[in-house]
Amino acid sequence: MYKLELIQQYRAVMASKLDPKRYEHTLGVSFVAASLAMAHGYDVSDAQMAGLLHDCAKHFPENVLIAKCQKHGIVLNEDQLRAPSVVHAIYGAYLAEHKYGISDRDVINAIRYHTTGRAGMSKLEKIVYIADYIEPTRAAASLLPEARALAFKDLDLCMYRILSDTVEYLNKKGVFIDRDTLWAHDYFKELLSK
Ligand code: DGI
Ligand code: FE
Ligand code: FE
Repeated sequence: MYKLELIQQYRAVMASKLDPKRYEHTLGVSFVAASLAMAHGYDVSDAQMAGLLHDCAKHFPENVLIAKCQKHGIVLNEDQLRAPSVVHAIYGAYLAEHKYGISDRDVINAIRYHTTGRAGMSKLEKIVYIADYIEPTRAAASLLPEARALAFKDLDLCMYRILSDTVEYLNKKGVFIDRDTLWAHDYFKELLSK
């Protein structure tokens, strides 16, 4: 449970750090996460806060993020070094805990896994991952209309659809895919086959 005053305070902090487009995306994720929490029975303010802070480290260049992780003793595995676009989620979770004073593990983990997902994701982790993909300013993916409808009906099926699409997209791009992304994909595939 987070007070409106703290949410408003961190909104102002994000507005000062992120560029206008990223801030608009951040607000979108925060409100869509709140809506998904309403639809699926989760604390609305926790979802709002996780969405608000999910990209709080996105303004740092990748080399700076890697250096900051080293400085704070955050060990990055070889996948994360080969796919550095996932590092803003790792350092963002650190900032949420140590700079913004978030103590709720589920909120911290929702930020930590918002880019890759992971096997055995919690409800809040799924909510933030999906909100990041479907918020109003997102436009490119052909899966979007389907994902937006599915998000309010079935979180697991929605996760699987987004992850399948993402793995295919990353494969086509020829970039390295993090093990958490692959494990998340396989986890939801297995879950839905039951
Ligand atoms: O931070 P956002 O732009 O809102 O979105 P995001 O955090 O979901 O993703 C950031 C980028 O990371 C996006 O371009 C997709 C990419 N990404 C996600 N999983 C992987 C990945 N890139 C690589 N190379 N490997 C992954 O497993
Ligand atoms: Fe992100
Ligand atoms: Fe994002």
